[in-house]
Amino acid sequence: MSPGIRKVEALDAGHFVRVEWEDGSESRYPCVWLRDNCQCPHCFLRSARARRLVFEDLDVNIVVKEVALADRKKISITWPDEHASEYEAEWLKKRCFSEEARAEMQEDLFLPERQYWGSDLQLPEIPFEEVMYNDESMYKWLCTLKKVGIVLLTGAPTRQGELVKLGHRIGFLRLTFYGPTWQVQDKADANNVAYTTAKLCFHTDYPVLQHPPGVQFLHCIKQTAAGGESVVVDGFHVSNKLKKQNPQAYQILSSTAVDYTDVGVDYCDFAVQCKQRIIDVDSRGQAVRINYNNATRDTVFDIPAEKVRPFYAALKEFDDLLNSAEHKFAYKLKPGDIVTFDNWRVLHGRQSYQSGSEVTRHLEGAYADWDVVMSRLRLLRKSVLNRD
Ligand code: OGA
Ligand code: NM2
Ligand code: ZN
Ligand code: ZN
Repeated sequence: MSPGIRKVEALDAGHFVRVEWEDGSESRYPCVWLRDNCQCPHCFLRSARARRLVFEDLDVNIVVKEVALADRKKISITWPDEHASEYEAEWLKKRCFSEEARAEMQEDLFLPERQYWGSDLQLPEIPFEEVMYNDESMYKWLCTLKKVGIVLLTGAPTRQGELVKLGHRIGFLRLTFYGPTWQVQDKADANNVAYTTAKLCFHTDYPVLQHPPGVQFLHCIKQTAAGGESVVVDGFHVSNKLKKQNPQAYQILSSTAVDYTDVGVDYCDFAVQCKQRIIDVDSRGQAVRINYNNATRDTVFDIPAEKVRPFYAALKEFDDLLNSAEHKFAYKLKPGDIVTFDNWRVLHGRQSYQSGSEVTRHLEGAYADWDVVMSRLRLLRKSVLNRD
């Protein structure tokens, strides 16, 4: 419950409204923002929770004509053209422009909390059945996936099609050129290195796409006796380490655009090209997405020749850190396991295994976008914790 309002007044020649709360704190709202966000039916479409007001009709220099306390839970504003707006205390409190209030709101919306890990990872596990039939378990799964970056779902039926069901539970899966779901097994004339028995060194999937899939699912249907073990590493944790240990290498990897290529036929024919920085950073230099697959890194490399060797040296530093014993975590999928992980953060790999005339190892894979997963997570938080 937010506190009531003690006092409201216009400031700065009507360009700001100051709200004094009953707990003694205050908030200041720019009037252009207040007018823009009028909640009346003329300005706001309740059924869509969206703005009806068109930007051309907004006077960006607007000032209030009159502001009053309607009751301690509401303020009312009259604008120079006599349009009237009302704003509820709770609505205003949540949208306070103070740094602390904004940080709190952003945390609520994006759940940025992260737990970094290395070889000490305690791989979180939840039974597949629970996630499928219990909303609290589903909420716990997605929260942990966001925070830790990896969760193992156990005891799923060992047949194809379970990931499609999991996708329906979230919303929908991400379709790519490899199909709605895809079969990781040794294939003749493989159109991807994943579809051989070879070792896969640490990679993120699909950096060749402009918007790489945020979440990956790998459902173990059949596991080979020898080899085929999995390995994962926390790419954000390792990026932080690299930044400290070798700022020069970090600078190169977070600024050099690397060419990726993927050409072939699967769900349909494709010729995909993209430029990605291996460590993608936000405006504060914090890693937000790793884009690294050595197999699809193009032979074409669009940088000046003299920058090539420094780039390789930087990538070597990063790759060595990824592979250091203190950072990587190894495990072996069992039939019925579904590993779910943040494909923007966690790099994964597998050991090689014996090829033969029969298929000895079979994983079904699928992708989801973080937009869809976060959407489900917000809805579950609301229903499970009974809040908004
Ligand atoms: C992949 C992949 C892992 C495995 O298909 O991209 O990383 O264990 N597979 O086969
Ligand atoms: N598969 C597993 O970047 C990649 O090529 C990742 C994608 C073939 C769907 C592999
Ligand atoms: Zn209005
Ligand atoms: Zn992969």
